[in-house]
Amino acid sequence: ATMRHDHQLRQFRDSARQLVMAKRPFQAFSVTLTQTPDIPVYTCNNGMTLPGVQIADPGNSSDPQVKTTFNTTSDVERFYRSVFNRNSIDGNGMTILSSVHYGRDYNNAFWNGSQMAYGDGDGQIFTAFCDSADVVGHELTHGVTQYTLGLDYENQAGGLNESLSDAFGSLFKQWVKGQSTDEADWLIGNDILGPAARQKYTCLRDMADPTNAHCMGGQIAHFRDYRDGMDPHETSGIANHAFYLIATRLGGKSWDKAGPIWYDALTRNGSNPDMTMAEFAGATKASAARLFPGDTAVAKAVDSGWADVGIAL
Ligand code: ASN
Ligand code: ZN
Repeated sequence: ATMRHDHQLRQFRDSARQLVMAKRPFQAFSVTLTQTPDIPVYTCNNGMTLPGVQIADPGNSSDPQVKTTFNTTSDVERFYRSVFNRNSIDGNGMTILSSVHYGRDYNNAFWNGSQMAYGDGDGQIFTAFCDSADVVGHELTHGVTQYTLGLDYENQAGGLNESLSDAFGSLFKQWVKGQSTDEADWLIGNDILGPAARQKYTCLRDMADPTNAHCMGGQIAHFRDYRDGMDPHETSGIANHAFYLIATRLGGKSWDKAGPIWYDALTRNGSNPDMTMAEFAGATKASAARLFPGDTAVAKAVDSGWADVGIAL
């Protein structure tokens, strides 16, 4: 039985190697069985047709937006793989395609259900969206959410959807910078505000203080203020603040405890498009108990964090 098994394993490896070599004929000497996903970058050349034109060797491009998008997307892929053992956006090694220079003076970035698109910004309100690690992490996490909980983009599920993107976007930024919870800025979009926006604002959103007037996106931070029909970017403040409270009460690095709890709740509960905030909170409580059994400090932090935003467990 062992011999047959070895034989099959060898055959599997041989065919995997052949497959890899067929796909990457010029990389025959750097082949490994744990292949990382392809990360192609395209340019829309300021048009709105996706994906646009592919750029060869994006990591060495003379276009700073192409290069940054390739590098930061590669970092997000590495973050999900090394911290959460996730193989790309879909968990199955899917190619992560990005298009830069989307539209003219376009003041946004988005995951369209199958790829990323980044605007240049108009240079006044926003600068290039690919220049923000938390924004890149935010947008790619919309893809992860699509393949896991599959949350809608309205009402409570919409707020959760947005908040998961902010939480993992901030986690990613903290991981890249090696920051502990007390060193992190907990801001989203603080490094892509243009000069006009900077006169009044410091960020798009602040997980530490969602209702703060220095945020461009006005948010709520407590469930008593929640109403159906609100913008998901507004209601996300509730779960954003819960994540901030829980992570900072646990201290250390967010990706050691709070991150794995959130990731477990996101990925181990099947698809639940209209999940409520209380349901997600309950999922994080169950995940905390599963990942840190008997750890009363963790259980207390999770319970108190959600309670402080008006969601009792
Ligand atoms: N950048 C925005 C976001 O990901 C795009 C949108 O409104 N969906 O939230
Ligand atoms: Zn979003």
